[in-house]
Amino acid sequence: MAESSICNLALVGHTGAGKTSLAEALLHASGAIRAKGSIARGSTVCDFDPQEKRLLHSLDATVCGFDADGRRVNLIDTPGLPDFVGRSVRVLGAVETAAIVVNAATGPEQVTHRVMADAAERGLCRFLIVNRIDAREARPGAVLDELREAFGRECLPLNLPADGGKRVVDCFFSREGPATDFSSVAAAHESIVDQVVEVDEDLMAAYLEQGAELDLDKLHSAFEKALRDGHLIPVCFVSAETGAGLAELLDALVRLAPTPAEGNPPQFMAGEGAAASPVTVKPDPALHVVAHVFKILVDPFVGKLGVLRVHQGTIRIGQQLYVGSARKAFRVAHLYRLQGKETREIPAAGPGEICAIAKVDDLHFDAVVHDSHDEDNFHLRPSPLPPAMLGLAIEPERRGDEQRVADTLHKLVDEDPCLRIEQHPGEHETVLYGMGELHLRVVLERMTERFGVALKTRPPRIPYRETITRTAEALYRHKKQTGGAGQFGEVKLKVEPLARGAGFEFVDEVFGGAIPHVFIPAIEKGVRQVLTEGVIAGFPFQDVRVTVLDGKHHPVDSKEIAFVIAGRRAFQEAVAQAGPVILEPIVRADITVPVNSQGDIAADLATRRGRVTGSQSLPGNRVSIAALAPLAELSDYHARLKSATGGEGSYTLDLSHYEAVLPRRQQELTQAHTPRHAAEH
Ligand SMILES: Nc1nc2c(ncn2[C@@H]2O[C@H](COP(=O)(O)OP(=O)(O)OP(=O)(O)O)[C@@H](O)[C@H]2O)c(=O)[nH]1
Ligand SMILES: [Mg+2]
Repeated sequence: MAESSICNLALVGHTGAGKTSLAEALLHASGAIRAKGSIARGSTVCDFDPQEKRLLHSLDATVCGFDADGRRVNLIDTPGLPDFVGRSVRVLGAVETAAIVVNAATGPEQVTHRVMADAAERGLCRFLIVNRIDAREARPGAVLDELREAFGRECLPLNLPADGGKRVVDCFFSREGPATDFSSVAAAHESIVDQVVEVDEDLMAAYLEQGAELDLDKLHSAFEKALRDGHLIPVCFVSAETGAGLAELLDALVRLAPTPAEGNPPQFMAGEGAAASPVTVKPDPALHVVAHVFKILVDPFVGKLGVLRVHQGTIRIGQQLYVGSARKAFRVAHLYRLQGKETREIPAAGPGEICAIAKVDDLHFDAVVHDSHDEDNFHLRPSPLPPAMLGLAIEPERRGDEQRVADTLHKLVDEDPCLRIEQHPGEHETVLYGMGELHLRVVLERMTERFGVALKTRPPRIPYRETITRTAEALYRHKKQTGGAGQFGEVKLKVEPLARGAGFEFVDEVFGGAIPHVFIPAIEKGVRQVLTEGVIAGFPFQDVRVTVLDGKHHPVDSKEIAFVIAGRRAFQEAVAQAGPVILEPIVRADITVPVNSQGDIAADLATRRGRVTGSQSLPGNRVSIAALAPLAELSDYHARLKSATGGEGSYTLDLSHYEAVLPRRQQELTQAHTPRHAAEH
């Protein structure tokens, strides 16, 4: 189908607003599906995943579509749970239009605000869809006021509920109409036409002359401009449940939602980092192919499926394409159009199309696929994704599963840009970070159900460290005589504290061959063993200089192992006299919250040995607070911030420096430690 007839819509908005139900209702109303499925029965096109059916929520973006009145409408249903907002935000680069679905009972909610802002930032055309107008608690008139209050007077109704939400009356295509539940059709019509003509001076002049007689067809291009400029955000009322307003919504989308050429152009950049500059791609089927992967699906049976939006050119079966700057091309063996979980082979996909390519290993989220090296360094400007901050240390339940777990995690991180894995070698642990408890639970369940790997989890350890506070010396003689050859090595060394963050230094000042050179590395080896296992509480040692001062050897009994042991013991004894302390990580926290929680957040930090170091106001009545606090005091911060802000807060942490723990804590940690005795000969 020609690109001039395509319309790409992302259904976004807070959980429970009815996005999946609305996709189902639109597919049904347009004749794309014969029976209308339901969330409760788990029979919708978009929530096909067993986990989605069990939880009664969408967990990932799903593509479906229908044809109506000569137009191809591609819908991307997205999850509205706050933990999954990253999976919603990332599809915005694939569409011209964001259809923000709002619950007629609750009005705008947390995710509504987030996606409205993200869609505006991307320059998308926005439609607000107030759904569930049939519900007993629905209050569509009040919700319209709240939307205008939150998002501006550009939010104007295209239609209005009537008969208490039993039906909907158009107020854009018709100038007059029957009584509605609030406002008159004539007044609503005039408001929206007034708003549209403001973007076009000639039209404005004609309108002032002809008044209400202006031909609506003449308004089309001004309407599209108003949408593109964010000067108009049409509001539609609907019930996915009863079908009230569905025909009107379908009609409005088909007649008014922009084609790829009518929307703002996608924000492609050429080059890396700061040197990148904007480039134009056009929805022209004859130009080079430029397509962007906005979703990766990994299925243990089907393999990897990359879902892409074609922005320029035409992808054809058999064609050679490149992924990013790869030299080697891959051949398009199969090209699919998606309808939920169903795939249908298509011969080609032109600009504006959303399609899928299977079994290409190099495809990854955010990859740009193209057919000429001219576009090697093209990227789509990324949407900032919320940071994943809730960590769980994981290990396989079965020994020997380590490699499988690593491979599966790698696949899941490929699918989900809001998932992050960190290796903490000092703590011997792998930590999986996600957006919240539900996110991590869903990911862990998926690992077990889809990939058959079971994991044990626990909170991540605090990366404590050990160091010393003063200089000390020690001498250790290792001597062993058991029957045959003996062992002999004597080491005298000095330990000195170094500046925080300096790490470890090893100096050889042995004079006159008291210890032969060949044995110096053995001493260092002994010292390094202690560095990793700690001295007083089992934490890695840092910020120390070890100087070997003197020693003795024996011409027959001195061998490597003797000096490893002597080095070890001498170091341990010197540390014991050098005022050893345990260090704890102090992190910089960057906390973003609504302005009215600022005081609570600062007070809470103060009770956790933290302090605010600065703050900055942000648009939308939000504030970013910079603070320093011990990491150990923030292990439950995710949950605390959520309850203090009603889920409106977010934060990032990064290591600032290490400081000595309080003496009481040092005592607890030291007592809890059972020293590991290395085997000695
Ligand atoms: N009364 C009424 N209920 C609706 C309507 N639309 C959806 N629902 C119900 O609301 C619940 C949530 O609907 P969904 O379609 O799953 O909502 P969603 O926005 O996709 O939610 P997430 O996938 O969690 O983001 C389901 O029980 C639906 O049956 C409606 O128009 N009227
Ligand atoms: Mg849903």
